[in-house]
Amino acid sequence: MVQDTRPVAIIMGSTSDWPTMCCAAEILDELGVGHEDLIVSAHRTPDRLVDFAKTAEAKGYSVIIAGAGGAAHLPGMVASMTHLPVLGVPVQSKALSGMDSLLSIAQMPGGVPVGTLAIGEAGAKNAGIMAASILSLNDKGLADRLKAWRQKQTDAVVEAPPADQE
Ligand code: RP5
Repeated sequence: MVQDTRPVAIIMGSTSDWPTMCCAAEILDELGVGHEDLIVSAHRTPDRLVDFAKTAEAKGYSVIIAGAGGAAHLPGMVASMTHLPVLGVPVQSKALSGMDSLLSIAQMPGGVPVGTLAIGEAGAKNAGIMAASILSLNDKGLADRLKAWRQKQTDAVVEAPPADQE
């Protein structure tokens, strides 16, 4: 489904985050939600970060998904410069398996929220679903697609494991 509008921005600290963050892009594609995918590094491209965060509303984004690993200050820094909802995805790091990313993103001081998802691909996928859920509050067509997607997921759960795998 080709989208005219791109209400979701998926940003990430490095191209090395894309194999994780593409899980957010894939589910948004499946749900028919347009998105822009951008590399914005808090420490390597700080000016790009400020420009992105300060112009996000004017550019028409409604939800921002921000993924980063290690000392993952990207989601919090973006949240500090926009009132738009920011969903943070802790990317699994090599050194600490993503615990560093998780705590960096989740432990925001009161007043500047980042909605933090699980570490890695599950978190990215859920960030995409959560973004669609937020947008569906004002989009009945999307709400219907989201409900249908959830029902399909439910219907796919079998009642017992296959007998040949005992
Ligand atoms: C973070 O450092 C990025 O979000 C990435 O998860 C991690 C490693 O980045 P690269 O060294 O692979 O560019 O900024």
